[in-house]
Amino acid sequence: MTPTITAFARSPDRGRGLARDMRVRWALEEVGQAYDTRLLSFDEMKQPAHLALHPFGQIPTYQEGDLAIFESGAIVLHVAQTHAGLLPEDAKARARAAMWIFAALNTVEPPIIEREQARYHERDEPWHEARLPILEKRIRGRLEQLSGRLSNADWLDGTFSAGDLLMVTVLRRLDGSGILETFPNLCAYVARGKARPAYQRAFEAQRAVFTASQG
Ligand code: GTB
Repeated sequence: MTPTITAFARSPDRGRGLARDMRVRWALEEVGQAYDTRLLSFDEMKQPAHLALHPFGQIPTYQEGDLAIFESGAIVLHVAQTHAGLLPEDAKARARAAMWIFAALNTVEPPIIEREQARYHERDEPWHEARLPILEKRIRGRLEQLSGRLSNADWLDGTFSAGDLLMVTVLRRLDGSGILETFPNLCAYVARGKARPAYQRAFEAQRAVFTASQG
């Protein structure tokens, strides 16, 4: 059965692939699973029909037959568990891939989001300029640790996995910040992720939505 995901009808990122439907699209492309996309306006995301699917009124969601789930990490994990290609067969390697999924979402992404939120919502606060370097220092600390662990490897634990997919999308949220650029091995890691044909197909699919929305 072809799954249906939801995405922004008009993404505020203007087709840069930074919204979280991108990671779900990428996972589906990696495993060769076709999917349909239902586009939602901000208003529709807050209506009862969508809230029944996603209690927080957000994208992405994933529906497949009578299964309906939200949270991009849970969706990517589901796709990885039900198709070959995103999780290793070996039980221990699989556990480590799950560890990197959680590390991307629970450890690396939060300080990045904190900075994003500060830039969007706290810009006019008198303490904003003083707080920003504190938030950036926190991100740099995490990246330093991640960079040390990745070292000169291609992927976080041997072969490419759902953990890498999520980590690359998380690091991409730093685009334009100048922060990632001080970690050459992380830049190369993100570039390797973006060079994957499945990433490129996913990116083009989300960009086509933006292009169409421009009339
Ligand atoms: N933890 C959830 C998940 O991983 O699925 C978070 C989902 C989430 O934050 N969804 C956002 C959303 O629906 C879109 S991705 N927001 C609308 C709302 O909450 O009302 C976040 C996002 C939005 C925009 C950009 N951008 O413009 O660059 C980047 C990321």
